[in-house]
Amino acid sequence: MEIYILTLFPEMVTDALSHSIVGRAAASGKLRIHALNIRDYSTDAHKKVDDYPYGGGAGMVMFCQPIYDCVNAAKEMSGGDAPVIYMSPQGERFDQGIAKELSGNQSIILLCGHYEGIDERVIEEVVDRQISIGDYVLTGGELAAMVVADAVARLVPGVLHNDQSAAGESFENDLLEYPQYTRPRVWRDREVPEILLSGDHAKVDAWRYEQSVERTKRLRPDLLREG
Ligand code: 4GY
Repeated sequence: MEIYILTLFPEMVTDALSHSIVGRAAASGKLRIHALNIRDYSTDAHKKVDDYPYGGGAGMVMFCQPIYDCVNAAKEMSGGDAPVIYMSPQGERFDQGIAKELSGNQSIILLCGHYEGIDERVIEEVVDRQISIGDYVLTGGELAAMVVADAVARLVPGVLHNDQSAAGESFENDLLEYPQYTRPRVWRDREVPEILLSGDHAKVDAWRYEQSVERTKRLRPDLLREG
């Protein structure tokens, strides 16, 4: 899979990824992450990318031309039909279902805005979908794009060491994960639940499922009522 991240701060993306498991997976070849600098596509003599907002008001707005040309460059590099996703608080809320859906694409293009945002007309012209990682405002779309890239990348076969890891985890079945324990067996008088030491895999599975259901009811009852 290929993930294109279009940004004014490509080093923010490449630096963060170089320290992550997703970055290591990128090195393994199952995944390629391309950080394109929108400024490189500005035809302005001074490589300007932003201008004052029509109608007045604080801050600057990213203008259409560099974004349009950068998106088209990414589309060409990707071979054509990659969805263009704008990271915005106005988008649909990102969740595991959307991550799974996006992981089915050969390529995706994540567009990151800055300042007061981007000219509405280039959104209308090139953006297929707007995604929000939550109801708060960031200074730019990069952190949101990295959240999406990380959640999507780990679903690509071969990116996680263990293909089971993505199947049994939180949200896969609309349940939170069961608690995990490792050595020592007793720590500060707290014992590992006896059943996990029993070696009876059927009993362990049943206990873990009960724990998942109990946790979900207590911490995220909304998950049990959905779809
Ligand atoms: N929340 N989810 C988010 C965000 C920053 C100004 C438009 C979010 O996805 N993106 O807060 N993005 C803003 C910054 C331009 C995007």
